[in-house]
Amino acid sequence: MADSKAKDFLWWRDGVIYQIYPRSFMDSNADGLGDLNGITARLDYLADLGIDAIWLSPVNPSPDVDFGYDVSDYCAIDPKFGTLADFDRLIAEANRRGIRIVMDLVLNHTSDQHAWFRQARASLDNPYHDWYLWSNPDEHGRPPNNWQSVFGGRAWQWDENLRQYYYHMFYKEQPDLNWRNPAVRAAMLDVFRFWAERGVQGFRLDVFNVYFKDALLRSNPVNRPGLRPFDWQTHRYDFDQPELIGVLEDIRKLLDAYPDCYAVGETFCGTPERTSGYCGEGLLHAAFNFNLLESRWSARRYAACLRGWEHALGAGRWPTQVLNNHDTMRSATRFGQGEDDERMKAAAALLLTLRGTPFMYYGEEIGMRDIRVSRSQILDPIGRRYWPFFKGRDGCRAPMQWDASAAAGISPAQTWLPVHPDYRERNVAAQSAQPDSLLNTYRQLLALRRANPVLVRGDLDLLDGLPRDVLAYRRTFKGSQALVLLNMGTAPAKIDLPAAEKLRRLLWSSHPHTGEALNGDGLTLAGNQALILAD
Ligand code: ISL
Repeated sequence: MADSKAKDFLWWRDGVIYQIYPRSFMDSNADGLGDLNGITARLDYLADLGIDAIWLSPVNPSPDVDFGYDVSDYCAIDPKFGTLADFDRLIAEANRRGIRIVMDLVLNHTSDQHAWFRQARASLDNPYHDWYLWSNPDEHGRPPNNWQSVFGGRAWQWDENLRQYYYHMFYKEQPDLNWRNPAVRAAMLDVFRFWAERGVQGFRLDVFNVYFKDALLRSNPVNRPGLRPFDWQTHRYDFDQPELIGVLEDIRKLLDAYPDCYAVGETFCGTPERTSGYCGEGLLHAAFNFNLLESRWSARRYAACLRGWEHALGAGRWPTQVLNNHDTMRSATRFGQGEDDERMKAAAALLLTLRGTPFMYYGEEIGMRDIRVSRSQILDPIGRRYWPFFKGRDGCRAPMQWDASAAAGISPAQTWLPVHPDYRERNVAAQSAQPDSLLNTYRQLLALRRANPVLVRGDLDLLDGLPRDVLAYRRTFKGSQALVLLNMGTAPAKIDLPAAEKLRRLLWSSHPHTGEALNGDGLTLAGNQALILAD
């Protein structure tokens, strides 16, 4: 670790990680579902874009109740995505282009079709029974406590055969593992080893802070307002338990045996403080904080989110920055304006110039919008359950829009989810040909990052005293400085920079003719304009 800290380029710290939802990226065998060979076929596109690593949403065998987040075998590839040989080839081809592979490990729960759970529910004395969380009913036949599933209903599912309840934080088809059982811990460390030996260099840990629940199974306090019973509770006992730290230490020790091997955790219901507590020396390299992704497009709000994240992490821990993922309405749908991409260019400038590892989500670079699904088209079970209040997560998981041919060039067959109807205009081929497209903006900004270490490694200071719609921050690294100014409003904003901030070199602007405006004392940012200056 001491070694890698001194490195000029450490991929997970200085690089950009691109998330692929495999069934929606590229189909190589004409079945309407994306697959590993499809991703391999598109590696040149990703290398040319300028990303450093691919995070693959799960590709392990899965009955797909939760589209891969219900794993039935951790050490195999689901045949719908290809074979282990295809996976090895993807790694080799990606590495040849300087791209690492980050695997998604869903270790809090398995599928109910996993061999371990089938054994576990076969009989009370089966050695696998204790691999999961079981409880006898109380004298009234009720579950042991008030814990709720985040996907709806009680978290305890009755098993008629064993006459016991088992626990599931997510769907009932996703039983939670018993991480207090040493055999489970050993099996999970073997999973890391299996993939690291094949050349995987990073792991994204799904809801890692749910691994442990209170050993005494105490009920959570019910004392909060909220939409669902899950939200009414203070989650004192069903996640974030102290035993987790020991497991994170074991994982880190194992990963440190492989060169530059990285783990980023998805903190479930995390605050910046709790999230940062799981990161750092001897623990996870990083973890997600979703405050920006959950915030509306507002300079004040963003500044508050960034301050909170920086404050919680301090100088020693490295942030992650996320505007999109497979669980959330896409940023272009959240705050894009019609088909106009101006605001998305400002968002790109933000994501790629903040301190921390940027995570991009496939299609973000062309401003893909969520698809609308009718009730009968919904595939995500939480969408079916909560319709029409919440329509599920299908909207952000639609096929990648490559070109204007049928099914947007992802597949000759009918795709698993519909392609967005705007694909004939909004696609990679069309945007590649337009010099000022969002895609070319991402390409420019990714190249700019690479050429300017201050944008990657620099400390970050948020600037005060600017118009309310302007978000501004200074990056400082080894004596060089950069200043990022983002007008998050639609009206022009006049800025009088203090003398110290008068950096005159224009590194990049989302709008043409900015150079001329920089000659005076102040400068006026157009609505949605992003500007990067340097000394
Ligand atoms: O998507 C959510 C609800 O709309 C979130 O609460 C989500 O469940 C949470 O962020 C955890 O997400 C992860 O684990 C889930 C899986 O469904 C998500 O896709 C995954 O990102 C269970 O494995």
